[in-house]
Amino acid sequence: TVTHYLADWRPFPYEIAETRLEFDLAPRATRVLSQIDFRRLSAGDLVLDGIGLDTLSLAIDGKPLPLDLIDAERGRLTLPAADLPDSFTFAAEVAIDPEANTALEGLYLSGGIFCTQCEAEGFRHITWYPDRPDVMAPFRVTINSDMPVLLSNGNPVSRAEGRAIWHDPWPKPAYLFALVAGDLRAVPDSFTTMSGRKVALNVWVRPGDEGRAGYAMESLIRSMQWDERVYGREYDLDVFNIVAVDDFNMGAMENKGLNIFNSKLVLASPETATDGDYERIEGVIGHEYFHNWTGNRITCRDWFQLCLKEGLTVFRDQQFTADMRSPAVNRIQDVQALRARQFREDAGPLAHPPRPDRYQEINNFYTATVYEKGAEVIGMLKRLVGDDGYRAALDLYFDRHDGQACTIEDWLRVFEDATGRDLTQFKRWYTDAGTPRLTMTEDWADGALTLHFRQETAPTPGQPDKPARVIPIALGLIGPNGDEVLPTTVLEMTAAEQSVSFRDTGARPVVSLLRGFSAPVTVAREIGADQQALLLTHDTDPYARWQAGRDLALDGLIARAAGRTGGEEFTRAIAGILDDAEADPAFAALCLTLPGEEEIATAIAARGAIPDPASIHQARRGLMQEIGTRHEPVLARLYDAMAVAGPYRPDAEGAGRRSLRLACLALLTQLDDGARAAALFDTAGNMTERQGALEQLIAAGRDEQALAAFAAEFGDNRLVMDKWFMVQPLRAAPDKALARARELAARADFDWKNPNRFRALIAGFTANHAAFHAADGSGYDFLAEWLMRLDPVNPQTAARMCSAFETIARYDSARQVRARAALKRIAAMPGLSRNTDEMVSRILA
Ligand code: HT7
Ligand code: ZN
Repeated sequence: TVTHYLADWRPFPYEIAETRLEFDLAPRATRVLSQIDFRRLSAGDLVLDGIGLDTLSLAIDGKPLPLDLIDAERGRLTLPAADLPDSFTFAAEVAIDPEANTALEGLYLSGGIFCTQCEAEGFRHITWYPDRPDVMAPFRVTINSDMPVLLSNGNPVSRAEGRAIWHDPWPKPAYLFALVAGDLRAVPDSFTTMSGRKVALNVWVRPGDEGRAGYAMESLIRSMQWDERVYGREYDLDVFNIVAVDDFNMGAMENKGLNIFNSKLVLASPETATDGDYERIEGVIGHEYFHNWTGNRITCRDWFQLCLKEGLTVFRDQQFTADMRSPAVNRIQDVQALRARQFREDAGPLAHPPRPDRYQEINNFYTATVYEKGAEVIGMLKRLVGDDGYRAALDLYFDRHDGQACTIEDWLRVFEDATGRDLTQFKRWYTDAGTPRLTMTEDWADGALTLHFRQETAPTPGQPDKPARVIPIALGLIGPNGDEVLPTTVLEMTAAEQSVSFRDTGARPVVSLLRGFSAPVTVAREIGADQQALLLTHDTDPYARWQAGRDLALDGLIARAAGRTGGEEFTRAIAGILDDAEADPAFAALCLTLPGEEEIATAIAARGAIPDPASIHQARRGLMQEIGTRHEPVLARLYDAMAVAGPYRPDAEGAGRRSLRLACLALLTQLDDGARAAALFDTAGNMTERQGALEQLIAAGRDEQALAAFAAEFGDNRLVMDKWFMVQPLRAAPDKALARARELAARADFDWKNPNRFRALIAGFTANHAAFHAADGSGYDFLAEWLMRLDPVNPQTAARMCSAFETIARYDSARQVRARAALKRIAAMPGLSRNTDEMVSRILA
């Protein structure tokens, strides 16, 4: 295996004036003709990438080249510099087999539709090319096929019987190339940009799905308006196409002018999609659209810089969602997701910086660290330079770097130049892995409150020493009567230890710390239950308020999991939230939903103890039962009051009411044995409540009828049946989940080669914490068995799912031995992909 290093990057010695491609599409043998106009920039051989190509001919300026220039083993074609003129046209004719392409990388078939996925290195599976993001070119593409719809990037040039020609004038790297051909139907609309350019918009779906594409189109239009209003960025082609396909390794892809989406992120109707699905559709449609500027017009110099486009685009999509919905609730949800996925990654064997400096397989680095931590780092930058500084820096970024392939250094330099700030120390957030732990202790003397902060970051793989980082600490002070005595103040911590004092605050106040989650750090502080309850009731910062409740609940759950009593303070303090719940139902739902079992395990491990999954499961259910019993009348009243009258609308207000209703249902189900859930399942007119009710019925072990009814109603809808496959192993009692998962895996409709279906069942199971971490190792064996089956078919998806094993070091030694044995079986599999091999080796290291 080859390791790629950031330090080894060298500029490509040629530039491309134009790339011309012609495709003769056929499922088993597609012919690809390429003509690439190269110009020499500096000395060096011309090295092209190509994998799995049946090369029929190669030529320079019409003169044939010998095929033995190809090194098939290394996927390279090397043309010695001495044989090349300063300007020349390279031509190749290759044949590829889209039908055999189960890895879904390059050109493949999804339900009879030809489609492509070229990020990160998929284009080399289509033809010979400098498949690196810093080589950009305008593309002209001819598609020969009798399929009714033929699409590629850019603007349409001509359409005739069996042929379409497309031209993309904006220079782009090969990873943004796309082609789609199939029997598709358009849901059309149009958008006039701020400078008056009329853009034709289409969402392309399979015949019959047109009625479920409207929300995606509305989301696209909102995204286009938002990027103009907030960032001053305008769309730059005559058409913008979105295509939904069923077989896709990730969520979606931002190909220039031709976004390709996993159909689960396009198709939605009230009967088939949940509020969460609608919110994700809006967010991902926005994300891919925003890439047009942050990713496409300005791209990455190399894949080590991936967070340049992904961190920034996640940050932009989070801003967009906050503007479309509730900033407070969305911030809390983003923090929850960051903790669940990124903190977990940062604390284990797969930890890496947002800008890694080495990789074996780049597809393994599309991670929560690159995406979500990359976004948090930008959030900190914005807080440090202020809103105006941020806008000035972004304007400069777009001005200075339009049309370029850039680095994190370029990105930081625009902030330095626009604001005059030195970001040398700040850069560590990009280069250092690990989540800093921020410890705060307090002194109260002579009416002054002194806060002492210490930061430390544990070693991560390959990075033993962690110098101090710049940490923006937003804090406020709340007096004992609940009044805010100090509004939000930002302390810039730059040293390993730093103190700050506050005077004239009256009686000793309580610190509302890390408001708005101002930095991606963990916090350790001495705080009593009374103080947490005070913050939960009175803090003016919604994140800090929610966090106070979270900490209070966690303290109780950890005590219960250790066999002690616990959770009384949380149960008492939650009364205030329930009284106020109707003012902001979505916020109340977040406060009322206890931390998940995985989160409890993380908190136990952070306190130096070994989590026991079965006790954690019992502890959580026990506390839910106590909360339900204590607050039954108000929960029952809220459950009824939160029913939304009239037709379903996927807006934040309705979604908030439904989320509170389902949070109440989860607690009430502990008392009524699923009676309310059964009634809701039978009567609800929307998927949010039906799925919510179904999950409760499964957890209560009363699911047989409901599951049968669900399958009878939705058996022919792949996306809805994915939910059916997911919720069963996820919500089943821990001692029943594996048997259930095995039963489901044996069904004929467990189409495991489809990534959505595979993930639904297998990731549904691994997310059932107590079942996956069963003491006998059966959960680990089940996952290993399926990863070994999937790896030869779809290495990208198999490799990503290895991360379920990344937390094993925190469990007892017997579990560790069993998990490692499962991983070693995977590692020993003959022909294991580079993707999975890298993941397993890093976890086992
Ligand atoms: N930029 C896109 C990444 C992506 C991807 C990466 C590897 C393999 C398959 C993939 N599909 C899409 C998605 C995004 O972040 O917008
Ligand atoms: Zn992205």
